[in-house]
Amino acid sequence: MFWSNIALCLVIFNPSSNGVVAFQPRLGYNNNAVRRSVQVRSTAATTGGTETEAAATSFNLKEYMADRLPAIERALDESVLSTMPQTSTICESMKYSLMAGGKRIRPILCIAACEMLGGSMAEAMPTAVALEMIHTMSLIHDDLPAMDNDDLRRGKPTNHVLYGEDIAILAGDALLSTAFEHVARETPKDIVSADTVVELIVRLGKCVGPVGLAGGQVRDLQCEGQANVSLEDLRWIHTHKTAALLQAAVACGALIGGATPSQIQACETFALDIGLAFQVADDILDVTATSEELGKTAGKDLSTDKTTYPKLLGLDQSRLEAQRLVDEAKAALQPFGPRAAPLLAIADYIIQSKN
Ligand code: GRG
Repeated sequence: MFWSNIALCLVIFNPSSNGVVAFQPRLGYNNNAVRRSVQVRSTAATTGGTETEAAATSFNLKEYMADRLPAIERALDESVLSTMPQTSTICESMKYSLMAGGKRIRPILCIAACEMLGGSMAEAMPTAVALEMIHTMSLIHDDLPAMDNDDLRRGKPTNHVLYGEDIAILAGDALLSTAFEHVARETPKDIVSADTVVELIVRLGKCVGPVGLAGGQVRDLQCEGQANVSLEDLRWIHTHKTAALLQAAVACGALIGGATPSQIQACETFALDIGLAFQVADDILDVTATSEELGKTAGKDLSTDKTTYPKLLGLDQSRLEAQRLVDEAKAALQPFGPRAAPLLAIADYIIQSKN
């Protein structure tokens, strides 16, 4: 079962880290601000392999997540507030899905990337919240009768089942627009420059549009029931429908942390690969897990005649493909050394827990 809830996530990880590698973040970057020093817990350079691999292998992801998830949950909870009686229904509907117990992978990726570059969780939090709002919007819309028509999400009734289609559509729209408002309003202006905030908004906007979630979803719908969907088609769909938001999460986090263009590129390569691995693993789970384990309807891909990785490659080959993508992703972060440990551990976990 893949990160079905935070509690499960916290018990699965093997608490093995004991070393602490401290590093000083670069000062100034693009933001001319003094950054706090950041500690990455790892046991880098233990036995064999590269320093990066050693750090990832022994990294305590359970502890890393436990340190950050409460702040993420709090920030999400505070991000939607009804300020007048007229907004109580829309805010309740937005909050219902936002707080319905997702794994918070996108916020964590954003924060981990920011910290890898020497930034802090506080700087990245408004973007982390926005990413989860965008993701939640896409889930609400994906579940609608006009799309995947699902009545179960994160183990709970979908938004439209509870609030009706009209409100669900509007809750998604409101989450999407609030995401952009939140980044612009809440990103600490004394630390993150206005130019960086504009760049964050550009990246977030791009990953939702025609070369992001919406475009990927359209191609997915067009390919449903088609006989000749190729591996290349499938890759395009998932690169846009799933990986683009993960790409934005990691790239935005790195950008806030003060990454150079080549560092951002390395982060994007990493994120696109784990985004695809994530989807391959998701396809595998759709045929191997139960609805209870998934928190959503299992076997949906078969019943809607979707082309999936298991359908094109078979289960064993799909598992190998997921591992190949994760290996490729991890290689992209070699230049960051032990500081990449949290991101590498997340990459591993994405497929370990699904296989
Ligand atoms: C309305 C502009 C606009 C875009 C939406 C509906 C849609 C277009 C896109 C669908 C995107 C989608 C649902 C992709 C699937 C991604 C995926 C694997 C989701 C599951 O993510 P997890 O496992 O879920 O992180 P939790 O519940 O843990 O957050």
